[in-house]
Amino acid sequence: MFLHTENVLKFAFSNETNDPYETSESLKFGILGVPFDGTTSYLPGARFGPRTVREASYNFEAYNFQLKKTVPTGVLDLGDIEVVHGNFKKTCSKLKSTIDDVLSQNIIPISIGGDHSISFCIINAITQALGENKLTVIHFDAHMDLRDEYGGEKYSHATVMRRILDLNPLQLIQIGVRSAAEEEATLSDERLTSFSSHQVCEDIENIINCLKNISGPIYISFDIDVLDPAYAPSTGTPSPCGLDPMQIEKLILNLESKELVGMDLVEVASTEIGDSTAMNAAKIIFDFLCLH
Ligand SMILES: [Mn+2]
Repeated sequence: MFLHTENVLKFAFSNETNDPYETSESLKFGILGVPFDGTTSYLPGARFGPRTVREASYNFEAYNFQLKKTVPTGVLDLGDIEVVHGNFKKTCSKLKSTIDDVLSQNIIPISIGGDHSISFCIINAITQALGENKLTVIHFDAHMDLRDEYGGEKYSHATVMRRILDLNPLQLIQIGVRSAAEEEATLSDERLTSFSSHQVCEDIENIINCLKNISGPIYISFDIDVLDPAYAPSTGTPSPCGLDPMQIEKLILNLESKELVGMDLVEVASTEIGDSTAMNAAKIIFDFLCLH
């Protein structure tokens, strides 16, 4: 071991080891890359998300200035799933069984996509572990992702939240929406609450109150396109009139001390070092790590 070297393929401030038995920390997080973008419909490149978000993580301090906390020491970078490009079913099966293992070792999964289709596989594993009707999913996204099918496909980044509703969560709270098909915008489901990006701008306190009232386990699915393309241009389906990083920070930091059982951060299609999209994504993961 050389003193002044670091492995830049691992998330910053993660442990030297990725073996949970080699760390004595009681609170463990597992960073997992899922470089699958087989259901992307517009701009490709989300397969580069794990690599560019990890690279961007080296730009940050371990100390969280707003929360006055340091990144916990039990962060393991578990590496990337061996995806099968072009085959969602096979990729999903590998991802779900990996998440099953991660959960069985009491590790909180933090997955970096990849396109949004992968969230289904992760939430499927979490729902099986918790039981139906328990999990609150907070979904940050420009899009509702509630179509029943897209291009004839049931499993897609455009249908992922509809499939997650099929898993019977306690509730699904969407934040930042500004784009939907009529089928999605008019979908009536008592478990579903959708806040538009305009509602975030006009009355963010109302949404913060909604988040504060959540009890029980929470999973956060974060599509980077919830940010305005000014802040996150390198993404599969950018959509104008989005949120800014201050609004995102404010919403996320209000989840401090909640029962957060996992998160994913998807649709980062950066290909360059220093890209603002990957930078904003890494910041959200750091904030999540300090919420506990
Ligand atoms: Mn989206």
